[in-house]
Amino acid sequence: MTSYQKLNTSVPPEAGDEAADEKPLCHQKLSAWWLGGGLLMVAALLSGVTVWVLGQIWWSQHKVFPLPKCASIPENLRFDCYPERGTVVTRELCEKRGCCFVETDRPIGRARGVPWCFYPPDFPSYSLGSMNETQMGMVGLLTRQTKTYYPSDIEKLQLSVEFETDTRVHVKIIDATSPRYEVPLDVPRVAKRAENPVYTVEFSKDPFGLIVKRRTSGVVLINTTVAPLFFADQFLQISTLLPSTFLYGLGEHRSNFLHSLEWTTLTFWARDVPPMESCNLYGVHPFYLVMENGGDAHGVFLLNSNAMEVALQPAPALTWRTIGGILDFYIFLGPDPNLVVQQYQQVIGFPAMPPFWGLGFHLCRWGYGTSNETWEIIKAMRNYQIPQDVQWNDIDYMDGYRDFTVDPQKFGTLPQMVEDLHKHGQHYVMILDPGISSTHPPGSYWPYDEGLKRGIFINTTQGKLLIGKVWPGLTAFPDFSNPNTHQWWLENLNRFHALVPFDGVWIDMNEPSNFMDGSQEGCSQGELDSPPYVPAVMGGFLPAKTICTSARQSTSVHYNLHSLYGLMEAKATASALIKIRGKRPFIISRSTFPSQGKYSGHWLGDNRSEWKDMIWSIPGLLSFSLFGVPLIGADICGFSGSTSEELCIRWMQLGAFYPFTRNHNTQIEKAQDPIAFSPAARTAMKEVLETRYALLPFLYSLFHRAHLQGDTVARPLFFEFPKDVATYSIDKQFLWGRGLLVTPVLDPGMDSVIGYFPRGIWYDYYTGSSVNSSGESLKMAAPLDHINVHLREGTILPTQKPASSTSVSRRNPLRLIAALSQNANAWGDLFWDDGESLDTFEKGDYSYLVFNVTQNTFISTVLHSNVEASYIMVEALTVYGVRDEPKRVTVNGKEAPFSYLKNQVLSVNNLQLNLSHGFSIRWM
Ligand code: MIG
Repeated sequence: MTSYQKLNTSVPPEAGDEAADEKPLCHQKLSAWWLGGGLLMVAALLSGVTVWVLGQIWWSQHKVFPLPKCASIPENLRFDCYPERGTVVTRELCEKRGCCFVETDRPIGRARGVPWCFYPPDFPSYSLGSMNETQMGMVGLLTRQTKTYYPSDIEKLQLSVEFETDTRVHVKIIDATSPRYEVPLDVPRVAKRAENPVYTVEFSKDPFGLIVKRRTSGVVLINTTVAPLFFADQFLQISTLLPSTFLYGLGEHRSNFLHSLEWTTLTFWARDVPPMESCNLYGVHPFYLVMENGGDAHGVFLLNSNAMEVALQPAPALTWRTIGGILDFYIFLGPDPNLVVQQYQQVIGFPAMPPFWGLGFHLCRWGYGTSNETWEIIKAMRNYQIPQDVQWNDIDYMDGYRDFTVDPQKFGTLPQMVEDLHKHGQHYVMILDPGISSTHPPGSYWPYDEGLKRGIFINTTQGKLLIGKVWPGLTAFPDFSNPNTHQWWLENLNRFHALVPFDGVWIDMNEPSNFMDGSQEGCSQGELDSPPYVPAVMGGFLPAKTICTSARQSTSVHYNLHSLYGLMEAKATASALIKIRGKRPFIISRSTFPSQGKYSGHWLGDNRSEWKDMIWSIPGLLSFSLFGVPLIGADICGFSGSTSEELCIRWMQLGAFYPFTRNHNTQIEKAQDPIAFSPAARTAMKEVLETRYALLPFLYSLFHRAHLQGDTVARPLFFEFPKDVATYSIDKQFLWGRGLLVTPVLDPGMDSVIGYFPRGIWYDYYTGSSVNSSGESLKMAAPLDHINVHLREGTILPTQKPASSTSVSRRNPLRLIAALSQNANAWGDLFWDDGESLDTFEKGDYSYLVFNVTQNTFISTVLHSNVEASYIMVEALTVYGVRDEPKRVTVNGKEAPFSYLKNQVLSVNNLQLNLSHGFSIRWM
C-alpha cells in the first residue's frame, strides 16, 4: 500500500454524486403543485400579453410597487412569497398577497426553482423603534406595519440582542405582550456582557432588518433586510443572505455534506421513514455552519422545535420558516470551524462520555428467532476470535412485542445468555419502543396499568387517552415531558433489569412512530393538526405516521413537543440507567434533537444494503459531529435489502471507523454478520475490527475531548484545513480527530481508491511509508482486504494490542506511534480511566498524558494520574519519518536496542515502561 499515483487533477471527485440520480418525493402534494405549475405555464404562454396587461393595470391601480421594480429584482434574490404546497400560484393569488409575480423558466428536476411569486422590496414588515441598552446588550420594540395574510399575526414584538461571549451573540424575538411556547432546553445563562465581541450588530429600522458582521474581516454573516420578517402565531419567517455557498448542517437529512443552494428546501419534523433525499427524517437539528471566504467559519442555531423549513437559494441566502414558538437565534463566530462547533455545544451541552465497551463492535439483527440462535452467533464470533463487545436484540425478544416482557418460549434462555456475555466481559443491549400496549385485561400488564393509574400517557385534545398502533397492536404513548413518566420508566426498566441484566438501551420508534395517522380516532380539524401553513413534511400533513399534533402533553401540546420526543425519552432512559447500574449509560436513539449528545448516540436509521447507502453514511456521520452527537454510525452492511459479500467487506472496513460501529440487518434477509461469509471475507472483517480495537485508546481520548469541550470525533477534512477550499466538498473521506485520515473504497469492483491529501506529509498507518502531498488527489492500492488509513504529520497515536473484546484489550500493552512533521515534531495525548464509572473526569478519577516529540526525543508527561494508568505498560514506540538512521537509542537515559527500516521507520520494542510514569526516549 505504499505506492501513490499522482493524478492530473487536484480537485477531489464530487461527493455523493452516484446517488444523485434518485430523488423521491417527500411531500405528496408537491406533484400537484408541479402539475399546476406546468398548466399555468401553458396558460401563461397562451395569454402572456393579457396577463401582462392585467398586471400593469393592477400595479397602476394599487400604486404600491410598479412592475419594473419586480422584474428588476435579480432572480437569485427573489424570496418566495407563496411557499404553500398544493396551491397553484396564480398571479391573482400572488398579487392578493401584495407580492410580485414574474414567470421564469421552471427548472428540470425536482427543485422548485426561482419563485414566480416573491416579495417586493417594500413589502410591509415590522418597524423597529429605538433600541435601549440593557445589561447584556440591547432591547427594542418591533411594530407590525400592516396586517399580513396569516391569521393572528402579532403586532408588537420584543427584539433582544445579548452579547453573551466575545464569539457568541444571542438574538431573540418574542411576542412583546404575551408569552409563547419556548423549547425547554437548559441553556446556560450568561451574567456578564462580552467585553471584546468579534462581531458588530446593526439594524435597519423600517422595515426591520438585522445585520451581523465579523469585525476582523468585515464579512456580513447575517443580513435579514432582504425579505420581510413574519411573526404570526403559526407562521414565523426570516431570511438572511449568506456570505458564501459553503453551508453545512441542517439535519437530519440525507444529502451531501455540503448543501446545494439551488432552491433546495429542507424540512424539519421528526419522522419515521427510511432515509431519502430531501425528506424530513428521524431527527431535527436547526443548526448550520458556513465557511466564509478566507477560511473563517460561523454557525447559526435556531432554538425552535416546531415543524420547520429552511429554504436555500443561490443568492446565496437562507430562509427560516417555522410554525410556532419564537425566533431564538444563537450565532457563533468561531473563527475556526472546530470552535464554531464547540461554541454551539456550549449552548446545547457537551456529549456524554461513552463507556469504553460502547466503542467496541456491536452485532445486531432483527429476526434472530430465539435467544439460543442469538447465543450461537456470539459463540461463533468468539470461536473465530472476531472482536465483539456487544450483542443486541431487536423486538424479537419481546412477548407479543410488548416492552419489558420476554417471549418465554423463544427467548427463555435470554437471562443466561446475558450472564454468559458478562462472564466473557461482553455487554448486552436491547431495543425498547415507546408505544405501550393498551389492550390487556387490567392486572395483566404492569407498564400499561401503572401508566394509566399515574396518568403519564399522552391524551387527545379532548383529554382522552390517545391510542395509536405500533408493533404490539394498539398502544398508548408515554409523555416524557412529564417528570412522573421518568419515574414510571425507571421502575419499568428496573423491574426488567432484575430479569435481564442489560447494559444499554436502544430506543427506536421515538419520533414517535405510529402505524396510524394521528390516532385510532383520527385527529381534530383544528389549527394544530391542520395549521394555516404546513411545511413540506413527508405525507403532506403533520400527524402523518405519528400522533395528533393537537395531542396534550403535560408541558405543552404535541404540536410544540413532537420533535423533542426522542430527546426526552433519551433523558429519561439515561437517568434510569444511571440509577439502575450506577455506571455510564449507553443509549442509541433514532430520533434526536439539539443536546441529544448529553444522553445518547444515534444511528442513521433504515438504510439499504446498497453501495450508495454506504456512501451516504459519511455525510451522515459528519453532520452529527456538527450536531454534538459524536457517537454516530450507520447500519453496517445495510439494514434492508440483501448485501453482497464484497459490499459487506467494504462496509465493515468503513464501519470500523464509524464512532459507533454496529452491523444490523432487517428480518428475513440473509445473515450478514462476519461469520456468515467466506473465510477470506471473515478474515478481512476480523482484521479491520482488530485495527479499530488497536486504535481504541486514541478514539476514547477523542471522546474525552468531545465530552470536555465539544471537539468532533469523526471530523470533516476542512475542519483541519479551513484554508484549503478543495476540502470543502469532501465527504467520501474523513478524519478521526486531527490526525487520522480514513479513505474507504465506496464502489464495487475496485482494487484502488482515490483520496485527497491536504498539503503536508501523510504516513500510511500500517507501514509508516510517507507521501508528501502538495494538496492533491492520489490513487492508492486498495485490495479487498485493505482500507487506507493515514497519519497526518505531527500526530502521536496511542494504540493497544487488540483482543476479542475490550475487557481484554483494555489491559493490553500500548504501542505509541509518532508521525513526525516536516520539522520532526509530533504531539498526542491519552485519556485513560476505568472505562465505565460515572463522571471520572469530573471527579478527577482518571489519568491524562501528553506525548511530545521534539529534537529527536519522545517524552511522555503525566499531567493527571490515577491507579488506572498503572495497570498499563507501554511496550513499543514506533516513529514514522525519522530521516537519518540513528546510531543509538536511549530510554530514560539508558541504551536500548532498536530497529530502523529504509522507509524511515524507527522501532523500539520490549520497553516495559509503566504508563503512570513519565519517560523519555531519545534517538541520535
Ligand atoms: O418498524 O424494531 O429503525 O433498526 O430493526 C420497524 C425493528 C422498527 C426500525 C428500526 C430498525 C429495527 C426495526 N424498527
